Amino acid sequence: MTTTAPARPDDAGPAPADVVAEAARRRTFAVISHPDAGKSTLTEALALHARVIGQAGAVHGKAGRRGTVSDWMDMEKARGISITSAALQFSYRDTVVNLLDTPGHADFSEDTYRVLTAVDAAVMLIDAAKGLEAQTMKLFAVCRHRGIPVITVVNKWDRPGKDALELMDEVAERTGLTPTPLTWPVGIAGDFRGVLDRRDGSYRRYTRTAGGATVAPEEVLPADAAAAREPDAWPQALEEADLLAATAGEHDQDLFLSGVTTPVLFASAISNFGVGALLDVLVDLAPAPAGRPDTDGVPRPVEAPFSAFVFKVQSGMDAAHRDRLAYIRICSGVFERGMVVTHGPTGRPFATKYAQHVFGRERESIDVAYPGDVVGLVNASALHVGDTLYAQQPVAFPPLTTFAPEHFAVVRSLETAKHKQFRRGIEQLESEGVVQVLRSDRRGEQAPVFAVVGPMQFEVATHRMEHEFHAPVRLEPLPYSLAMRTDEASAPRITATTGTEVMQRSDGKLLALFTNKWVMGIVRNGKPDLTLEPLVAAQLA
Ligand SMILES: Nc1nc2c(ncn2[C@@H]2O[C@H](COP(=O)(O)OP(=O)(O)OP(=O)(O)O)[C@@H](O)[C@H]2O)c(=O)[nH]1
Ligand SMILES: [Mg+2]
Repeated sequence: MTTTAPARPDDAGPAPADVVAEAARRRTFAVISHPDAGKSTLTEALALHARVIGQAGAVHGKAGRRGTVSDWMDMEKARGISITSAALQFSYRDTVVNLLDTPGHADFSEDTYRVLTAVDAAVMLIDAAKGLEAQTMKLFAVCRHRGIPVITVVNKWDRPGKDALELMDEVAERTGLTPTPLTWPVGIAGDFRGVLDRRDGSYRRYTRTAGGATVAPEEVLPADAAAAREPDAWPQALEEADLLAATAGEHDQDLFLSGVTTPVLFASAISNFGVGALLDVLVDLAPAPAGRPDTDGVPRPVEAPFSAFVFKVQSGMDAAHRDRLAYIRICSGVFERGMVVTHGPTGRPFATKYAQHVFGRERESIDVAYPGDVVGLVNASALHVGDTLYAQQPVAFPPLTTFAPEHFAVVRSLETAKHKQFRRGIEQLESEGVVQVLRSDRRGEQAPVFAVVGPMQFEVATHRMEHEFHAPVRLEPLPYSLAMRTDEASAPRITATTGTEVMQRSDGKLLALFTNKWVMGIVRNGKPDLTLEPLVAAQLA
C-alpha cells in the first residue's frame, strides 16, 4: 500500500526545504579594493570563466579600452573607472553566484558601503606592485566592522611587483588578519607561470591566451613533474611556502568566517590566471546566505516568508529606456515575479511585475529567486535605498547608514524654463543616493544644496543633470567642510555664529554645517545642551 503526502495548497509556494537548499547553493559577494586594482577586470574574468559571456569585452588597458561589461555608464567608459556598483549573476558548478563589482574611488565609497550591506563575503584585491593602499585599509576595516569574511586576491602578478612574502607580512601587520595562502605563485611578479596549490601540493600551470580574451588553459601537474618543468621557479615557490609558517597560517574555516584569517590567492585578472581557483574557493569556502538580523537584532531565517531590502537605486542605465531600477537583496523566502509584497516603510502593497537580472547593459527577466539573490526591480519608483520588502510575516531590516558629507555646493539651473526637469533630476539623484540634497527656507526650492562625501560625486550629478534630465546646472561651492546632526531647538543657537548654516536633508534630519571643526568648537563651547551629533560612518569614507 502506498501513502501520498497531503497536497500542499496551491498558494503555499515552494516547500521551505527547497528554500533552504537553494539558499545553501548561493554565494553572494562583492569585489572591493583601492581604485585600479582590477575589480572590473576580475569581474569580467570570473564571468568569462563561468561562461556567462563568450569573450571578455575589454581590450584591457585604460586608454581606449572598450570598457568591461560591468562598467556601463558613459562617464565610466570615458574614464575607465567604475562610478557605481554593478551586479551580475552566473552559475558555476552547482552554485549560483551573485557578484557585485564596486567602485574603488573614495568619492564613491558610500555606494561600495551599501553594497557591503548586501553581501555575505568580499573578495579584496591587492595590486601586487602597490600592496595595501589607503582604500584597501578602509575597506578591510569596514569588513571587520560588519563581520564580512574576506578572501584576498593578489592581482596583477603578471607585472613586476613586490615580493610575495613581503606582501603577506604587510597583510598580517597592517590589517590584523592572518593571511592563509591557498595558492602560492610560481615565478616572481612579472613572470607568472602558475601557482603551487598548497592544499594538495600540485602545480597549476597557466598558459597565456591572446589578450586574455578567452579562458586561460590550465594544466595540473604533480610536484615531481612541476620540478622538471620549472627547475628554478618551482623549488623557489616550495621554499617560500615553507617560510610562510612564520607569518601566515593554514586555512581554518571557522577562523575565516569569524574574520580572524583571510585566505589568499594569486592571480592576474587580465590574463585570466588564477580565476578558476578563485571561483572554486568561493564555492567551497565562502558562506551561504544566513538569516538576516532585523532592527531588533533577531535573524529572520532564510526559510521564513519572502523578505528583501533595497540596497541600491539606479536610473539612466540605458539611454534608450530611461528607467529606474531598484536592486534588492533577497534575505528570506522565495521570490516569484508578479507576487505582491508589502513595502515596509509605507505598508503599501508593491507588485513585482518587472524583475530582472542585470548584467552591465544586458537584462533578462527572472521568474524565481532565492535568498542571496540580487534582483533588479524595474520602474520601482516607490522604492528607496534601505527599504524593506516582505510577504506575510512583517519584518524591518536596519536602515542603511548615510555618510557624513564633506563638500557642499548650491545647484542652480542654467535654463530657468527647465524647472520641471531640474526638479525631477534633483529628486532622482537624491533618491538614488548619488548626492544628498539639503534645503532651507532661506535658500528656497530654486537653490538646493548638494552634499557629498567626495567631489567626483558633483561631477557625476552635474553630468547626469545635463545629459539625462536635460537640465544643465551650475554648482556654486559653499565653504563648509563638516556636517553634524542637530534639531529645531539648537538651530538658531548654532547659526548665531558666523561660518555656520542649518539645512534640512530629505530624510527630515537637520544638518548643521560648519566651515571647519574650530568653528564647531566655538559654537559648542559652554553649551553642553546643544544637540550636535556626528553622522555615522564618517570615518569610513
Ligand atoms: N597587468 C595587469 N593589468 C591589470 C590586471 N587587472 C587589471 N589590470 C588593468 O588595471 C587597470 C584597472 O582595471 P579595472 O578593472 O578597471 O580596475 P578597478 O579596480 O575596477 O578600478 P575602479 O573600479 O576604478 O576602482 C586596467 O587598465 C586594467 O586593464 C592584471 O591582472 N594585470
Ligand atoms: Mg571597476
